[in-house]
Amino acid sequence: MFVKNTQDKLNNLKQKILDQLQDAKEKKVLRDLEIKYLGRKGEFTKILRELKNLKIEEREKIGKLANQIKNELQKKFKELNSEASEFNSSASEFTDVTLSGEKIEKGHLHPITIVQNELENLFTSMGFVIEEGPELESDYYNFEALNLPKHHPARDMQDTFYVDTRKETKKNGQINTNDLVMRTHTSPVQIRAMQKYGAPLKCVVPGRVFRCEATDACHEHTFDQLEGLMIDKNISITNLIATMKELLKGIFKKDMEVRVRPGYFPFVKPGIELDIKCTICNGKKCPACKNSGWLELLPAGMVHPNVLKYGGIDPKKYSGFAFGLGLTRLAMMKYGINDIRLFNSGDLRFLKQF
Ligand code: FA5
Repeated sequence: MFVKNTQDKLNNLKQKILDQLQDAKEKKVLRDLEIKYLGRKGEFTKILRELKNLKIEEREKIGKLANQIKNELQKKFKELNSEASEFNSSASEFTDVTLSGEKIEKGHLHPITIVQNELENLFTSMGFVIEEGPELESDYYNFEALNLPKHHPARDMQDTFYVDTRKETKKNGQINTNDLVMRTHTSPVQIRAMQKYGAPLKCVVPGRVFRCEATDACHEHTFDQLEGLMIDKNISITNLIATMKELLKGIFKKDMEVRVRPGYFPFVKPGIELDIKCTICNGKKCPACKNSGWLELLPAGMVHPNVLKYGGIDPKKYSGFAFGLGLTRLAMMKYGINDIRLFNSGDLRFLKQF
């Protein structure tokens, strides 16, 4: 008896819906009807909920009929929907599509991205390829393969955040721990690029780096660098200086006052540091240049033979230069920003100026 009742209820409801659909010509009306009858709280669903009171075989029978009716109705709704008009004929619900919409605020590039794009264009025009590397790097690539073995005192110059996985692996005959570090510089990509491309090679590597460091007007714990690497036969320091000059001219659109001094990095030999005269105080000394009048911007040098070997390149045949530009500091100097911490501050008053 209960089964018969439910079958009747379902068939009657189907007919009622089909009758109402005859007059439904607009999408909104169709949508409302679909929700009213087939929606989660709709009449059709209510009947289905009563099925739980039936015996299992009865439930199967009614369930089948219910699914069949539901599919038919959904198909009908779909058909009518594709023929129906968007607009309601009643004037009160008329939508004037010619009215201007709400203005969507347009975003723009971050100053670091602007400078990075400019540098990428400059270097690709000189035949360099753009390479990328992981920000979470192995201790091996970040230090060891750059001639900085474990316990080398020069590791102190770049303190970072370690992830200790306590596992040992063998690579190139050497035992390596699987320790991971947030990379302290973009230099590990030198090795990755040498292993990937071999020699000759010209690449630049923009990217974010991390150091465990107290912040001030010219130091951040998270900042950007751009690594440069050129390897070929007979590369000398003259090629390096010429490329650095081209880089600065491309960014500042004029010849910059620079000073070159010796610099120590275990992965280059010899090593140099190129500083530019602080553009914030014009060399008069300010917090942005640590009261020195100069800003350390471009450390560089000739790639150490051990590093070439780690990269799988024969140092007897090839030589190369490398530099590690402080991209964030370059952006500071280009735009006259006196505190490096503004870049990652998320302060829209600052960001909207670019
Ligand atoms: C390095 O990171 C070397 N890998 C660079 C290098 C590459 C040398 C290839 C030779 C050959 P250094 O620690 O000096 O070197 O950092 C490079 C540049 O990053 C600095 O000149 C500076 O401009 C920038 N820099 C360093 N530390 C910070 C910091 N805490 N905040 C902002 N910029 C920084």
